[in-house]
Amino acid sequence: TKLTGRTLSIIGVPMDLGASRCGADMGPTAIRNAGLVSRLEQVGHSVKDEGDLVVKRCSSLSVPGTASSLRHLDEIAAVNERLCEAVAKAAGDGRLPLVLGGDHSIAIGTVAGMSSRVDKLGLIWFDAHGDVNTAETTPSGNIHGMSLAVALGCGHPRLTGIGGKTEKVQPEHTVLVGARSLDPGEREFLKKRGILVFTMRDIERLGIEEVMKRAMDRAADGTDGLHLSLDLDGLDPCEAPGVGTPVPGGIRLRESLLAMELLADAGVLRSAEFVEVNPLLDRQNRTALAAVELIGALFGEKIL
Ligand code: NNH
Ligand code: MN
Ligand code: MN
Ligand code: MN
Repeated sequence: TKLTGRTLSIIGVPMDLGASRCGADMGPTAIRNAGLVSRLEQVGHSVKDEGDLVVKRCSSLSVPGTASSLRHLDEIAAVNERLCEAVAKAAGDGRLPLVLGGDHSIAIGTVAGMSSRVDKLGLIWFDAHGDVNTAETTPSGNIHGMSLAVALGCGHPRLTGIGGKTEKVQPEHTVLVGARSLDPGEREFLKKRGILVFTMRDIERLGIEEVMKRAMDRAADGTDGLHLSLDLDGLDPCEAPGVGTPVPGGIRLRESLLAMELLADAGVLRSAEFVEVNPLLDRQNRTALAAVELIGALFGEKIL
């Protein structure tokens, strides 16, 4: 899969029902406004912008989140069913799906759609968080904190049942990069399944280049390519402040750009999503601009 001259399908998912704070539903608009399409065209890709999926407005974002409740389950399941179909259609027609969020619950649909087209899918989950909570462990009831668990086949059947098989990716082909805020139940989940996790400590000690090499070894070796699920809160909040759950001490923009370039060079990418951009919490559209820089690098933009 060479990354120049590809046809990309951009699919926006203006949803914030999976998060506790309002505003990630405006992410796709902010990322497009930061110049996404022209950047991709300059690199030589042809871009089919499929627009945004329709997501029901919900006035009750304040539905209380309690342990074991899943906030907005019905609507999130419905949106992800449609996203799964749109992603599967794009990939089936030979286009590379680029999904714009929206909160991270949309990874449920993206991964489901890709796994219906790719026999063995690898997964790199770039995030400050683990997103491997279930109804039993969630501290918030927010589904964006559960989407990786769902991709691995664990969670509410309404969510794991989306798209053919229950287990969309295997734990041995799944890698977390940037982790620095894991809930107790998530630590247990990750250890039990032997999922490779690169914490900020690992990135600091090994350097992002070595981390990405090892991550790609796991996610791309013995698979038919990989999906990148990039939560902008994986970056340091000083460079990406427009996210709902910022955690200090994150990956710097320049390191993230190198990570994207290494992925581009490896030629193993099958699909990507950029999530959790929240324009209401952003400053000068910085986080959306960072997303566009990252996407440019991921799709082969070269400085020289
Ligand atoms: N772990 C917390 C939860 O499950 C926070 C999740 N927030 C995220 N995940 N932004 O990436 O509620
Ligand atoms: Mn809202
Ligand atoms: Mn996330
Ligand atoms: Mn996160």
